[in-house]
Amino acid sequence: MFHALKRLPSKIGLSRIVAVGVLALAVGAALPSAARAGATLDAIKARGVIKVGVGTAPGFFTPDSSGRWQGFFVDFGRALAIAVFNDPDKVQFTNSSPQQRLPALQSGEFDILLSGVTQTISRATHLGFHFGPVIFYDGQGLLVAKKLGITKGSQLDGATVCVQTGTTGELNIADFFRQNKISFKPVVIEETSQFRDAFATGRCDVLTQDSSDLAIERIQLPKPDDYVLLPERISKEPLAPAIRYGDDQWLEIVNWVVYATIQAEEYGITSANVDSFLTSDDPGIKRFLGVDPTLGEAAKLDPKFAYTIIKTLGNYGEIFDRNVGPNTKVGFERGYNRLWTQGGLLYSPPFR
Ligand SMILES: N[C@@H](CCC(=O)N[C@@H](CS)C(=O)NCC(=O)O)C(=O)O
Repeated sequence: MFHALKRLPSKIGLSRIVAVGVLALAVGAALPSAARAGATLDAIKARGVIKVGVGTAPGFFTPDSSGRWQGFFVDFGRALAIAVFNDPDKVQFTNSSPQQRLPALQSGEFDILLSGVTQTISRATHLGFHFGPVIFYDGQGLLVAKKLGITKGSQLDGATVCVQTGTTGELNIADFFRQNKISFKPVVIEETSQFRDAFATGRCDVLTQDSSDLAIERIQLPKPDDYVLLPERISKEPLAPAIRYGDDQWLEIVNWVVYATIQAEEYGITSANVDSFLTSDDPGIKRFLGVDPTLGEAAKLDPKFAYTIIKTLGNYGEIFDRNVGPNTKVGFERGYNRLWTQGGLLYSPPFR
């Protein structure tokens, strides 16, 4: 068995490997400036801080009164800083608009976007980005004034719709009206600061965006009760961390940092009880928390990275609840963002 694995490739095998290599090079050349594996982590370590592009929305990403960024997506940036530097503050958050953020990531201005970016095939293959695990399952919604008496999107024939430039919302809304064989007039807005205002001042009948974002926009309108977020979702918006194409090492760090928060919730490990798990006899928990250091060493991370993330920020459920959960101003239910064991879509591959 071992002997067979070490055998030199046969002539046919060799030419096939060469062909695959040539194909890989051709595909690589066709993709926009792929990063070398390891380049991102090297740059981060040399600089001493992770640079993260974020949006602005209370609960998701917002600076507090002292200028310190808070929020659901922000906490994943802090988790990365713990994994790389053992310090949740070695991360710098910068707001970037939906139109500018992907080019800014591509040009190296950011190491990662944690800004509600939807994972799509064209962003992955045409634009050249990798996506980490989905951290928030969302869908595009429609926000309308109650006085219109609308209950579903198909009643919106002829409506004026505000949509933000550079978002998946532009194509989704066009597809939605075409599918329903009705017409609409898009009002395309680039500046995030003008998005809600355009709707509030009557420039459009409908505001469309990721429904989580619309729920947050609604409570910031002068009279939130005058508006309703329609229950239907016109698209799938799996929001995931985005990084430059080609840096597999950085991708794996992002992947396993996110999975650590999910795995902790699967184990029932929280910021409050994590220390009691350090003496667990379960070999899986020993590996996960770094009591057995093999996994962290292999990943070139502090073997206790998962422990420190959970101790400092909590598991996925705690991060969700603290920032956007039912008891916050934003008040989201977990919905699809529950664990797979509770009817949701969150699932961590094994830490082994
Ligand atoms: N998920 C969509 C929309 C992303 C989006 O625009 N998200 C909101 C926040 S959740 C945003 O970034 N707004 C602009 C900002 O905050 O600066 C996409 O990937 O195109």
